[in-house]
Amino acid sequence: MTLIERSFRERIVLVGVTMPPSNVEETEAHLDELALLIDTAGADVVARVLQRRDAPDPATFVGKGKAAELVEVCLDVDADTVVFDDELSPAQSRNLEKLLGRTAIDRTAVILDIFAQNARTGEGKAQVELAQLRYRLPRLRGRGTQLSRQAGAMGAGGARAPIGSRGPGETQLEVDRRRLLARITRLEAELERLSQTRRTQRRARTRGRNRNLSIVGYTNAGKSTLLNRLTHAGVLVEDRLFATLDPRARRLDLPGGEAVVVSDTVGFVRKLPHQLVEAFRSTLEVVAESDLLLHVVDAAGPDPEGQRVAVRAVLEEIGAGEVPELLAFNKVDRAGPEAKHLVEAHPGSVAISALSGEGVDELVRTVAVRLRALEAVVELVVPYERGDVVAALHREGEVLVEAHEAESTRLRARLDRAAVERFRPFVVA
Ligand SMILES: Nc1nc2c(ncn2[C@@H]2O[C@H](COP(=O)(O)OP(=O)(O)OP(=O)(O)O)[C@@H](O)[C@H]2O)c(=O)[nH]1
Ligand SMILES: [Mg+2]
Repeated sequence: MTLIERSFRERIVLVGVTMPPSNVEETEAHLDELALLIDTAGADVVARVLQRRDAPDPATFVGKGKAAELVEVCLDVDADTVVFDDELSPAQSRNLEKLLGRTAIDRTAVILDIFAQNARTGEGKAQVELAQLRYRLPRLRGRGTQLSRQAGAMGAGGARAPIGSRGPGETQLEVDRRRLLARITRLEAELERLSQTRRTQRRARTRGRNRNLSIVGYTNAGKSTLLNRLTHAGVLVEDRLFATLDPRARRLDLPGGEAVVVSDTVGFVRKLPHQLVEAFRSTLEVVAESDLLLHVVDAAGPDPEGQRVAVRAVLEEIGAGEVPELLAFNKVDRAGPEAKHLVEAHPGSVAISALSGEGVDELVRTVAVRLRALEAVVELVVPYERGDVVAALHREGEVLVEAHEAESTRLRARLDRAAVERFRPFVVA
């Protein structure tokens, strides 16, 4: 089930709309990334159309004039498909397809497509299919026969309904909906069973005193390369987006003698479709239950800080916002002086090259220290105007109690020794 045709390389037109408080540079940067996603999906970007608006047009997302211009551009470059950087409502996408005479999809659809292409294990495939079906369900309306054919291609449960199987008074659309919902229910049940198994396995693995470390980060940041470097896991590494969809866990022996279980995860991206986050919830549970996150940032990439922030947003969404984090700025072999600035801007972070191994010994030592010292509990008083300090405490430690007093926040937090030093001015006990 794919949205982008792969029997030939589709010609794609990108559309980006700048809305306040964003600016054109940011829209361009997002379109650069969308172009990478399109390339990963196996198609070619042949043109870009930009517009500045206060809000999307309810009918066509872009304005009327822009939509007419888009028709012209599509004819000029002989485009097959138009891809919007923002999520289109089902109605917008329908209106646009009518107007353009071409498929109109959004970033979400492209990401779902790549995931579908990259899923390897049964669980990964089921998760992606579930996300796709949930994306597709509200978009069923009004496409009649075409969609009933797509539903037919959907897999086991979706064999085409034989003539006469339609319930009394049911339209084709209702039949499609019912079939799709049945498939969704089946997938949900299957995934729940797999997630139970995973939980049991994880519990068995973490009995004893093993700590859990999850490697998280933007797609293509070098997470799998780092897992391989740390544990010789032999995990697939590729210079393409979303190479890892079926995360692995490996044991790592720390210098102090204790062992830690290190898990790789699927890469995050800006505007990661919520259908995917939902479908991958059980895989991502590992992240929220970790003792420490190893957040890998591509220091040589186009926008390390923007990517770091986007990853933090996804971490919040999956309930891992409170897990202590160690930032590792990766690819320093390529990053130049920028890497040093990043490390300075984020006290406690380290610079590494997962590829050459530079800085990795220090990273492992830092991991050991952070884990060992997770036990130190301190009390802090932070004046209200230092919200940044409270945020940093949540990020770098585990806040156990937080009370609001007249002029300050009183917190009890579990911090490592280095962090205690950094927050020293606020520590009272
Ligand atoms: N120069 C350089 N390249 C690196 C480094 N670490 C990883 N890479 C390259 O970056 C690309 C992506 O690496 P992966 O390890 O697959 O990245 P990932 O974060 O697991 O990516 P996804 O699973 O797709 O989200 C590969 O081409 C790696 O060889 C590094 O330290 N330096
Ligand atoms: Mg990977």
